[in-house]
Amino acid sequence: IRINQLGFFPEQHKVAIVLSEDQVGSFFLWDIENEKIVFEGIAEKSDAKTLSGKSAWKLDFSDFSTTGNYEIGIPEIGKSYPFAIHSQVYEELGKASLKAFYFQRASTDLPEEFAGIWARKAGHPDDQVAIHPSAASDLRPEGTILSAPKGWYDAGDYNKYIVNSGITMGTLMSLYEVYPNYFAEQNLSIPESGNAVPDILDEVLWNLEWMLTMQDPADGGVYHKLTTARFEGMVEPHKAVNQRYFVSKGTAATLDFAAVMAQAARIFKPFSPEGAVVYLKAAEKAWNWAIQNPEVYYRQNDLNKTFKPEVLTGAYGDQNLTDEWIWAASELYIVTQNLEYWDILASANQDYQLPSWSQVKWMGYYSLLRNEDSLDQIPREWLSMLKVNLIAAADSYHQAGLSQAYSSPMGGNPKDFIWGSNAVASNQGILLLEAYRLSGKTDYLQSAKSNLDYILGRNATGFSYVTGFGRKTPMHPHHRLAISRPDLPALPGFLVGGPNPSQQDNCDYPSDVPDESFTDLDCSYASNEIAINWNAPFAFLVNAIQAIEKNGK
Ligand code: G3I
Ligand code: 9MR
Repeated sequence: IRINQLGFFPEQHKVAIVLSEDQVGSFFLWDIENEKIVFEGIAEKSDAKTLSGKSAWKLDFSDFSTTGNYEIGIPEIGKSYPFAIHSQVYEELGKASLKAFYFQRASTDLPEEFAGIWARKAGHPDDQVAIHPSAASDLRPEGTILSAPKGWYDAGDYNKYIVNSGITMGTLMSLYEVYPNYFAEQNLSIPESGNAVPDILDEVLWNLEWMLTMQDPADGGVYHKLTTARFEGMVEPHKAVNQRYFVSKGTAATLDFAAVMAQAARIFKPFSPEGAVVYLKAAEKAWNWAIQNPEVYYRQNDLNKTFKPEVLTGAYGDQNLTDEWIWAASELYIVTQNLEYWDILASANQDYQLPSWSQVKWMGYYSLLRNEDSLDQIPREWLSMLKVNLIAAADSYHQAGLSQAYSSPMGGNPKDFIWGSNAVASNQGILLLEAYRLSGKTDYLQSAKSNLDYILGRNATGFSYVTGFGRKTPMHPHHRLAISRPDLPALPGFLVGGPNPSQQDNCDYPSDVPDESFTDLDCSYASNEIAINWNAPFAFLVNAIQAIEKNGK
């Protein structure tokens, strides 16, 4: 029985899916505390088959809305994992999805007070980072030692990559921007909790301060990444002590940095007007570098032919930067209202593209739509077209979900099952939530919730893909912080990458079918790693859904 293993709000669609070639008849809801049957229903066969060709049966108990803890029972088949019906059912998960970023912090001790049993020593002070020959300049020749502390570890590895930090930061700041009242009250129990800044933004600041150190003050260009030459072993962070390098400036990194700093200037202004000035200057300087250097693509294989030591860590090599220009121009335009940026936007193609680390066009467009009231110089028709494109995309995901075996937009399209497919599901959710905000159409909210149901267990493998949340959940993620402490349960609140039939890690997988191609083994970096750019959209999805339940749209 595939079900969201956390549960549901009292008033929402509530569906579980059973895979069976035999007839499924009636089902019931069992109230765990009161030990009695509280609801009975009839399974309905879905017209659609799963990607592996199995028959799916839909158990719909939307009409039942009493708060409590339940299991679904099906005579002769069995019972489901327990789940709750409650109006705050995602509150703790929302916090954990953001607390995960705290666990990823570089350069600081994590004391028990905040990290609990996952308390650990500081790793990676990053106060002795060397300029790699690929990044050498007159003022900073090869071997120059610089300091670039703080930031988050990117993923299961310990490196820090600007491109991937970019979309992560943009997503988290956008989450705050849409639901500020919710975050004014949320307590993540991090060292900064209790100061005047919402915890989500304190966490963002930890990475923002690192990002600032990645800009060369001489010319405004931004280094692509801060990394060891090869991935570290599966050791605790304080034992991962190989030399770290600033590697090659690049246009993608510089534009993503410009977008993040411009957005930060807007978001942090009420809390720190001085900070906002610094961020905006950094953004403008980065933009100017990109104008002078529009085609410095990061090509790791080429770089390794010329420079030593070879760099073999995450490449994040994007060879098409149209979307990075749009994102940076959007964020800079919103803060400065300078028409130089609008010029770039005016001529760009507005079609919808789901965001990912290499596709950030709609990061910019979402921001424009969120701030449309202050965009006096932009023609209303242009903004309306943007909205039309967004709603059309949301509509097609919503429609696809209606005729899909697992009853969610994610799940039916094999193309969605790429490395990090759970972030695809999450980013579809963000799109649907933005469409709901703009149109008020509850179908889109419902579809966003369906993708959360997908992530939390209503899917082909039956996993709740978030560590520590649900009954069947990843125990062995590809996460150095976890693998190096086998005495502890995996750190909680992390979304793993999810099914990926390319299986680039060559681990053992139970299946090659796209939506089943997942394995809970720590060797599986292609399906079972964690990453900041996956947790951020997941944090958006779950916190937004809880915020809407609490405060309304
Ligand atoms: O986009 C294509 C798609 O069109 C095609 O159908 C599909 C078939 O495999 O491939 C898709 O591209 C894949 C892309 O991820 C999708 O985002 C590439 O094959 C795949 O190689 C690429 O993987 C990236 C991976 O690094 C390897 O470079 C992931 O996006 C990226 O999230 C991941 O990031 C790593 C960092 O390098 C290092 N740190 C950990 C982090 C998470 O695993
Ligand atoms: O641990 C690395 C992980 O963070 C990356 O996503 C992945 C792909 O770049 O690579 C992992 O490192 C592996 C390397 O690529 C090949 N040798 C084994 C490494 C650890 O499993």
